[in-house]
Amino acid sequence: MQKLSRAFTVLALSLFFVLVFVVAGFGEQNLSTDEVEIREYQGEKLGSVSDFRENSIRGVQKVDPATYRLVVDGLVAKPLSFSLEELRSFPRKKKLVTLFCVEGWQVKALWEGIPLSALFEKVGVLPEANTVIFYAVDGYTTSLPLDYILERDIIIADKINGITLPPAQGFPFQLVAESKWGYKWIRWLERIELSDNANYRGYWESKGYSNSGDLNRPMFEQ
Ligand SMILES: Nc1nc2c(c(=O)[nH]1)N[C@H]1C(S)=C(S)[C@@H](COP(=O)(O)O)O[C@H]1N2
Ligand SMILES: [Mo]
Repeated sequence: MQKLSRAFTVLALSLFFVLVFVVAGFGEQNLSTDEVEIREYQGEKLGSVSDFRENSIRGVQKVDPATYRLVVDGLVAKPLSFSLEELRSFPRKKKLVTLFCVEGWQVKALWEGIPLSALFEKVGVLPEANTVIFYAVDGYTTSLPLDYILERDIIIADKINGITLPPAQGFPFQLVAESKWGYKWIRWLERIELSDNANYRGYWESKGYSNSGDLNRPMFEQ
């Protein structure tokens, strides 16, 4: 009788764990399948996340959303860092922009995220700042003039074509550096530094690519 009840307990426990795994599995599947990429916006055909070529300096980075923080520091009144939860309450903006890589491919997409100006307001940019340096979790860096960012109302995107940025596209954030070459579009962004070093050169810029990164100018420094 005792043996029977022990066998029953073991069976019940196993069933319970199988159930837990099935439910957990479903949960995970839902995360990736219930978001559907839009392929057209205001009458314009969009590219797809599957059109991007993987060319990252250290491969695709996996960022843990639970521990992620976005740091904004440097020439600011009050350096701050933000969790993904905190970033959810920021203003949002959508932009239809094409990313051009110097390798010769391009993808037009609908980007959605937070204007950098909203982050800057929180930290209070000091008057000496003229440059913004961006740092990513893979050690990649790039920079842009502060004026360009404010004039164009540049955003950091956490969504592409209506879906959460996939890890390969830079989850949780990719800079949408419109009118600049792809190497300015830093992915897996984790730190934004306000600086007065207009000559700062990021990863590709220090290897000879133009520091302005302007699409309508030569891609190599003359
Ligand atoms: N952190 C990081 N960001 C990066 C890169 C990289 O290697 N690491 N490559 C850049 C280059 S050269 C291009 S063209 C774009 C490509 O972005 P995508 O994969 O979203 O198209 O990412 C840019 N951002
Ligand atoms: Mo690129």
